[in-house]
Formats: sequence, C-alpha cells, structure tokens
Amino acid sequence: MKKLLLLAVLTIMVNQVGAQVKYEYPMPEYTPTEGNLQARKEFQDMKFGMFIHWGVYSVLGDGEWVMYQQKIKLDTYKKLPKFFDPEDFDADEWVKIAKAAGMKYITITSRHHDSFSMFDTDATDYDIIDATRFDRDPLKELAEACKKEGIKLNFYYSLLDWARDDYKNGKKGDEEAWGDYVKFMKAQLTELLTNYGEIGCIWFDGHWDRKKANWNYDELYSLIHELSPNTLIANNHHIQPIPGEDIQTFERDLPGENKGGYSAGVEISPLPLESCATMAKTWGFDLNDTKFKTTKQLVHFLVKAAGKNGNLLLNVGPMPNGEIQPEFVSTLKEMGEWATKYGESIYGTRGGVIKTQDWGTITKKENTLYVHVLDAPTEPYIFIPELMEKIKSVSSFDGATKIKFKQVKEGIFLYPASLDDESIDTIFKMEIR
Ligand code: FHN
Repeated sequence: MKKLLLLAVLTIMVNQVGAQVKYEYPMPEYTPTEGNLQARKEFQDMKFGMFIHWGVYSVLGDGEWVMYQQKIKLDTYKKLPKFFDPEDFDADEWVKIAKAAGMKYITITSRHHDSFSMFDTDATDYDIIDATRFDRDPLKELAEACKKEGIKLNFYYSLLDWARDDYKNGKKGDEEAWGDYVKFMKAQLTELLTNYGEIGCIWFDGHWDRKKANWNYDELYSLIHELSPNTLIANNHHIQPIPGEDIQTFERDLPGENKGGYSAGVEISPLPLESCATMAKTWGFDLNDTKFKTTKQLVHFLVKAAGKNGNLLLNVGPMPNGEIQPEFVSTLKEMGEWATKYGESIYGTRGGVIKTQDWGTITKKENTLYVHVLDAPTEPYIFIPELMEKIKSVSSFDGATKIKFKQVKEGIFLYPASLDDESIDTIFKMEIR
C-alpha cells in the first residue's frame, strides 16, 4: 500500500515537472504578416542585443527591485524622481557602446515594475517629463540615435505595477479597476508604437505576478498587431508562448535550460529564441554589485545561445548620471573586438545543429559549419556526434590551415595540431559536401 502511494506521489511530481504551463484564456488566431515573418528572420540574424534597465531607482544604486526589497513606501519612493537628473545621459554614446560591442539592437525599459514611465506619456504624470527636472525624453533621444546608426530599438514594458491602484485593486478581483489598468496599458502602448518610429519589439514582463489571471493579451496583442504588424511581441512570462507572440524568451538561461530557475517546464518552441542575461548580478544599477562576468564568460554565453539558435540580450543598468558604468563599457569593448574578428561565425547563423557539447557548440550558415571549441577537451581530438551532413573539408577559422578529420557513422573526429587552452573560442570551419 505504502509503495503504491509513493508511486502515485512520484507520478504526480514527474507529471508536474514535465508539464508545460500554458496561458488559459482564449486568444484569437494569429497569422503573422509577411513583414512580421521577415522581421523575425532579421531578429534571428542579429544575434546580439543590449538590454537596458534604467529608471529612477538607479538613484539608490540598489537594483531595480529596491522599492520592493527595501520595503520603501510609495510616498517615499515617489520622492526619487525629484533627485533624478541624469545630465550625462547621451543617447549617441549608448548607441556607440552597443554598436562597438557588436550589438545590433537595444531593448530599453519604458516602464518597470515601479510604475515610473521613462518616456513622455499622457496616460500618467508619474513620468520623466512631468515628475523630474530632467525634462527630456530619453526614449525619443535613443530612437533618434538608433535610427542614425542602424540599430533596432525595442521597448520593455512591465505588466506588473507596484504603484497604481487600478492594478492593485484589479489584482484583488475588482473588474472595473482591472479594465482601467488595461486601458492605461493600451494608451501607453499606443504612444510607444506611434511616437518613436518603427519599434522592433515590445518586450513584456511581470506576467508571473498574476500567474492564473486573464491579462487581456487578446486586446493588447491585437492592438500591437494592428498599430504595427511588423513589431515583434515577446513576453517574459516563463510559460509556453501564447498565440500572438513572435519571440520566445529565456531569462538568465540558454534556450531550453532551467539553471536560472525561471523556465521550469518550458520547452523550446519554433519561434525565434532569445536569452537575456546580466553582466553582473542585478539588472538595474547596483553600486555594490561587483560580481562582474568576464568577457570570456559572456562570449561563451553568446556562442552557446547561437548554437541553440538563440540571441543574447545582454543587460546594462546605467547609473543615475546617465552613463553606463566603466566596468561594463570595457567588457563590452572586448566583446566587440572578439565580434569584429569572429562575427562571421555568429551573425546570420542558425543553431540546433548538435546538442551543446562539453567542448562547445556549432553554428551554421549556408554550407559552412562553425565549430566553436570553448573548452578544449583533454583528448587530442574533438568528437562531434550525430552530424547528418557529409563534410568535404575542415580548416582553421582563417582558412589557412587544413585540419585532419575522420567522418564515421557516429560522428566526426577533428584532429587539430594543437588547441589553445587560453583562447576564448577556437573556431574551425567545416564545409558541407
Ligand atoms: O523582475 C524583473 C527583473 O527586474 C528584470 O526586468 C528581469 C529581466 O528579464 N525580468 C523580471 C524577472 O522575471
């Protein structure tokens, strides 16, 4: 009897772990336009973007969750906009940093969970124009700078709100209040999609605050598709993609993994994939956060994401004066130097050729497979399992050195003369027959 009970409990647990979590409310059928499908392809080709978490919270230098974590009362928190005057903000400089890093797009927080709108909005006075002495719209300036430099601009938009009564009451079940909140979001989304030129993506976040609720995505997504059909929709809800979305995101994780703890039961979908990650620990500026990831670690993340057919959206949290902190700038510069040399093996490639191996991964463009050796194996060869393609030749990345190889039915053995342990990524090119 005890054994049976144990078996039943185990079966339930296994089912729950394996079960995909899905949004339960009806969504209209979604057929992406030709332009949208093209935008998805371009998004996949770009591979590397800059995530920017910037808000009045940066004044406190304790991350973007400071209001919640330090239990700061709303009235007290509302004093922050008065101290927020980022006179060193220079949109051109941010775009220059992103571009030099090899990043092709920028996704910036238009409004985070603290409810403060970092753009000129008529839907509330709790925004950068009405509530700060700064009196400039950084999203407008960024949109202009991005346009000049050929960088795509995306907007992060928080669904969750720590300040608004309509959100709070709606969460408690007041349907009228919830209706007001949805109206507010729609007004802001309309502004974001009409006042800043063409926006690459609306990137939602915060769904998990009301896991079982009806978020009215039918209305929100339809509005976006109507206003700007080529704009992609991503939602960092940590569940399976919802009809109407164009990108599947993974937070602090490579696609299909759950090391960060946000993606339990989430499976890879056929949509374009994106992983977002921090350069230290937090997203918003944190004075004490000095656990900086190295250039090598971050390049490995980028390469592994590409190997899994995903993009990397790498975050910076600018300081309250408007500058990106020097530690990030210098790592991004080094990433850019790497991307300038080896970008051919990343941009415009596709992944999913093989499973990630202990030594690294593979990306593919047309007839070329790029073998990325991120951690040199102890054996004097590299074994690539389960490769379907017939290989014609293997060479070093610059093509100058031919690499000996042997293809058997289980896979391919590469025999490079030597492997540099110190190298960030030793790349070999394999030509398909
Ligand atoms: O709570 C947010 C967090 O502040 C940050 O914006 C990240 C970015 O993916 N998303 C949320 C956590 O899921």
